[in-house]
Amino acid sequence: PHPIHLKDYRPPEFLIDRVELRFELDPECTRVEARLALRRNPAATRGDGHLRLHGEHLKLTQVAIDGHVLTPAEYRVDGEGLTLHRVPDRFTLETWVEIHPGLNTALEGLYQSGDLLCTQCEAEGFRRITYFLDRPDVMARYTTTLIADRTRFPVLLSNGNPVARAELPDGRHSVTWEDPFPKPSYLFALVAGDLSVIEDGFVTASGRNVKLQIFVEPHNLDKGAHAMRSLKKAMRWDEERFGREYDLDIYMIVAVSHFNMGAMENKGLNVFNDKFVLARPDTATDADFDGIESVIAHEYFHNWTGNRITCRDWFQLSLKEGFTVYRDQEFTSDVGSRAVKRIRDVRTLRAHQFPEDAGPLAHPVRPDSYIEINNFYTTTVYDKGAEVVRMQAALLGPETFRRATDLYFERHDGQAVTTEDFVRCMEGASGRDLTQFRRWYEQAGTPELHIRGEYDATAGAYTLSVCQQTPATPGQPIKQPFHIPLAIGLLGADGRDLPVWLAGESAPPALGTRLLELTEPEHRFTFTGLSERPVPSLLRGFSAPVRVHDDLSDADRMFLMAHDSDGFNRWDAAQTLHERLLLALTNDVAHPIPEDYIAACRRALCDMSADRALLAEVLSLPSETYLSDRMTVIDVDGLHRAHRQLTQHIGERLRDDLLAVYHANAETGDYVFSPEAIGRRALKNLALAYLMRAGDEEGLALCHAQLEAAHNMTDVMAALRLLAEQGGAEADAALDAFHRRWAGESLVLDKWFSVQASAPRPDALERVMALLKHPDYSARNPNRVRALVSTFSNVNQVRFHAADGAGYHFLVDRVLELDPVNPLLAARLLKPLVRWRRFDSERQTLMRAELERVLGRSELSSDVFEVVSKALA
Ligand code: B3K
Ligand code: ZN
Repeated sequence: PHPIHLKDYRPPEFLIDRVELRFELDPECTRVEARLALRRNPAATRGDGHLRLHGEHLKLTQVAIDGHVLTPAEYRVDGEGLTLHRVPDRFTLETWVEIHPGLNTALEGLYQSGDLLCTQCEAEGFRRITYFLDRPDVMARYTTTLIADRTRFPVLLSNGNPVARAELPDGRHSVTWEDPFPKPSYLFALVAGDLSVIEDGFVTASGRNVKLQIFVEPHNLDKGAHAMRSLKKAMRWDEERFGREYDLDIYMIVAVSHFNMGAMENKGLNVFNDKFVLARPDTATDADFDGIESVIAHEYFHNWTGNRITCRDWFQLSLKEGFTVYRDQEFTSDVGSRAVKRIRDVRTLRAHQFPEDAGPLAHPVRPDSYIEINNFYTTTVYDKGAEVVRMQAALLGPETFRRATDLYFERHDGQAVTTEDFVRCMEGASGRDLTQFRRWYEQAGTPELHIRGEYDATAGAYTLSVCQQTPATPGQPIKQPFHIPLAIGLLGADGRDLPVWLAGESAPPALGTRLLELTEPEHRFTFTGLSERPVPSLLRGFSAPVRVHDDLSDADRMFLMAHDSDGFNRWDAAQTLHERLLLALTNDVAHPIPEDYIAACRRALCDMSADRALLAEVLSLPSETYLSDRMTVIDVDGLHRAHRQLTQHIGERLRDDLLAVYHANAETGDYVFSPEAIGRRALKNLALAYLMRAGDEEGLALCHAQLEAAHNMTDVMAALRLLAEQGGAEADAALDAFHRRWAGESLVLDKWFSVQASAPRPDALERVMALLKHPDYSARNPNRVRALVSTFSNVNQVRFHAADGAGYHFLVDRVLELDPVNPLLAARLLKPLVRWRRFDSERQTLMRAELERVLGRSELSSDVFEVVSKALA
């Protein structure tokens, strides 16, 4: 496999204006007839006169140019596509191919999910459907006719509007769809099957009626209401916040059970992993409800950021993904709690993106090269990409940023563009020079800030010195300084914000947060008018994706935890306290757990005025996986022991308060999906977790009672998880009962698998291996594979990294088994082994040997090859 480089980008030699597709659908053998109107691209340089079309796994039966069937001498077919030897400047190309959706286990192109047929074309799946210029800068208008058996496939969907229907002889029928908007091939979709529909409507700001349809398999008809509510909320929000209105007369979402990713934003016809559509209070947790709301919103927002304005090439992926993640994050913040949303996003960023940025797969938000584009749907492109948009929004301020996005939508509607075009709009609307800022797209690695404060009592001045430095990443040994927005506050002894008044300014600014801008390797900022030493609140709201090393004391952090007006930083101060203590305990089991730390936890726990969801975040210890990223050499067992030790200590010391909080937040009555109710459940279940992990008898009784009585999946799963962690006959009985109760509910069974895979019991791996043989396990369903295999290897750190290497061996067996079946999924499973250099030398040897076992295999997919070869490089 060869790398593809951004610097080699060339505009397409030919453009395709119109596409007419005709599918005779059948799982065994589907016939696809394509008629393409091609013309030479005036903006491209002339090549060798041959026209190459992408195509993979296609059986070509006939090809014609302007109605003349070609002889085999006039074209060539190989594993990558179809080459036409001589073509006119403008012509119609017709191809006839056969494909086999029933055998398509990679779930890219046209494939079978249960009894449905559906497509996944991003990034390069369309070439598995027909010969095409399968690249995002070729945008065409599509007409699609679907023909299938009327009984097996009563519903036939594609992009746009239905324009014709017909009953055909021999029990078949057909529907023709027309999509008026030019689109790249990756946004093409079709779905066929026996589906039920939930229908609703939306009137846009300008008064147009849009029909909303969510298609599900008939037995799931009672699980679509939340998705529909979320869709309408997202549509309204995008009008209000970004001035974006929906453009077609129908918006369709289809839930399918076999899907490699979360969902796909195909024009007018989103295809979703059913996990992000289906929910009923008794089958889905609060986290599932939240996930549905944000993924529905995310895919909807793509209609403008991705579909109307798309990417010129796949190096620009963050143009649509980073911006759309930013938009969905803002949506969730606006409809719920901004601080809580920020905390969760930063947790994800620190737990996944920071390690990626520090490891062998580190790459810039706009990568320079790739072997397999499927490997670049990463947390860097998505989540760091969103941070990069967020920083531009912060530098511009809300009004200017809105003008800048308006300009972007106006200037580039209907085009395939680059991240550079996006930044130019930011500059155009603001008049700012973002030359240096562009490094965020070009340089990989997480910048480190070292910040020191110094108070001069006689001058009433406080000086912050800030240095930035970014570690080397593969292929980028030297880093230039970044343009970093650093939001700070200064707190007085009473806990209130002081003016952040820079020396030299004539008058103090308004109280509260101030945005400083770092551009040099070193800065000194002096603040005046301070009659006391302030406590600095640094990087408020996590204003940039950086690691901060400061000189605050634990007392300062407890003070911030109690008083900071920035909710995010209250949490962050608490996290740092937890983290420092956990790392100290990892190194020394006898390290004292300070009384004032316990007191600070108690104060937080009993702070009834605060948002409960925020309190639950403040009192949640950082995960073992996150903490491991904070150690130079990861001490897997030490971290696990320290985590248990501190959890147990808090559970014992705060026992009575935890019980009180549990009872105060227990609710009876119907499930409500509101930030308030979710916060109560989170805090209650956190209290229960501390009590259970401290071995509290009353906690155990409450846990059993909760499992029995709960009428919502959030409380059921919280209790089941804690019991499964304890193990023993009672846990097994509870797990059995759960399995019986939910037989046939696939998404709930995923939870049953994952709760066992994540329990850090000594026999976890044996159990996971036994579950591989369970009749409900299937390597063909990505959700099931993730529930069992990914959960074990990513969440159950202490068992996956067992010193004998059995966890590694298990994972690589799964990867090798899956690679021929579903390479995209196989490559993702490998991720936990990529960090092998972070572990002790014994584990390094074991992990490396397993990676080499993969590399030694002949016939690896490009997906897996790229990950393993880079991991070992
Ligand atoms: N754009 C899709 C991801 C497609 C992944 C292709 N391997 C989902 C999303 O980000 O909205
Ligand atoms: Zn997306």
